[in-house]
Amino acid sequence: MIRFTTAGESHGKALVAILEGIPAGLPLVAEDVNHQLKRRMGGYGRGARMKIEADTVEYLSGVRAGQTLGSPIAMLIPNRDWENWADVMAAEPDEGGSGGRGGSTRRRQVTRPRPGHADLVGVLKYDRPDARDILERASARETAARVACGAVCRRLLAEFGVEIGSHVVELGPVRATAPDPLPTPLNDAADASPVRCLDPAATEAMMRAIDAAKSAGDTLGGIVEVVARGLVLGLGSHVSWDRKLDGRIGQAMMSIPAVKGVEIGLGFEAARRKGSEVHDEIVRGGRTETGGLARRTNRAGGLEGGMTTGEPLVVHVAMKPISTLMQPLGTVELTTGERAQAQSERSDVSAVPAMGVIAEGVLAIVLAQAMGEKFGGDSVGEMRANFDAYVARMNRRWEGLG
Ligand code: EPS
Repeated sequence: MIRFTTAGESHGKALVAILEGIPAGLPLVAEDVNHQLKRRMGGYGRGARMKIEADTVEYLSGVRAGQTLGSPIAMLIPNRDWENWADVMAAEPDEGGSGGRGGSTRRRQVTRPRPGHADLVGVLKYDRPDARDILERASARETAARVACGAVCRRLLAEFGVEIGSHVVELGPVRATAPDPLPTPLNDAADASPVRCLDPAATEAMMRAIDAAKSAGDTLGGIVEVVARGLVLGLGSHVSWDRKLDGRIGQAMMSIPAVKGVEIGLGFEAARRKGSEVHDEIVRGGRTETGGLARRTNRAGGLEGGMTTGEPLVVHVAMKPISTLMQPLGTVELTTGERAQAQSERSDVSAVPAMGVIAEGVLAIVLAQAMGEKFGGDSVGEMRANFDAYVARMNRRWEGLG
């Protein structure tokens, strides 16, 4: 079973991830993770923090001589900014006592919660005097650790011919048109755009929209399309709610900070069309991994009955605008109960391009979990043998037929 957990505060010493269940014998180097961490840091509209950090991973366990051992893979991503925040974030108690209900006297307290962030509900629910105790963990910086886990899962999927990419289809008011078919590899084309968009005119318009939002002290959300190609038919299952792959993808995507909506294939548009304009006709042909069958269209986005069809898996993920506004909205000062303007912290104008990279990593984790469930194996070789046997068995169905 592939599972993971992350730890770390945005301005703490480091982010930590532990990923368990990756089979032994997977070639893995730091660059496999570092490449994805670097992609996550990019994108037009990011704030000053990304100029401070240079996210890289150190494997603390689970990897030896460039291969996985099958044991938990512990990964460390240091926060360079920590040295500027050591006094704010130190674990040791303050001299003269601190941490009581009255709170510490450390600098950079947040007592004017930002609408849209975890600040307000967090301080009330966790009974903290300072919203920094909440926002440091709620920060989207945590996604670096998730991207690290996703990068290892992506490396496993690549052994089975799976490629995952994404591109931005909407940012603020700008909608892009994407080429059909999408370029291969998708990320080489998308990463060439400062906003990870495949439409050059829309790229320009998105950058201008970000500039305008920045001047106005505002922020912008958007939508990315995430695509996984080369999948085998039959990951996930129809038999129980918690094994349906669409449900698991939805949960995983919705857990990314600021994500407010997920669609698979046509998504909401399917509800507006007739059945004959939604479902994908079945024909002979296609890859052996799809059982020698293919679809004339892929409006289902590669999933039927909670299982992969082997057609490209297509997911749209919608992100709200970041909640830290340089022209802040109204709030309540928690120390006095009086009306106030929300606190402004250094932040991003838009992180939609980065969210695409995060969504790729999250999808890689869910797909690697489903591969592990279907094909098992303590080593990559054992997993490969199980995979090959399944594909061969599926294709024997046609032996002796026309
Ligand atoms: C982020 C790091 C953060 C923010 C952003 C994501 O750095 P800092 O708070 O030091 O500027 O840039 O976090 C948020 C937008 C948020 O709301 O928490 C990162 O590494 O992705």
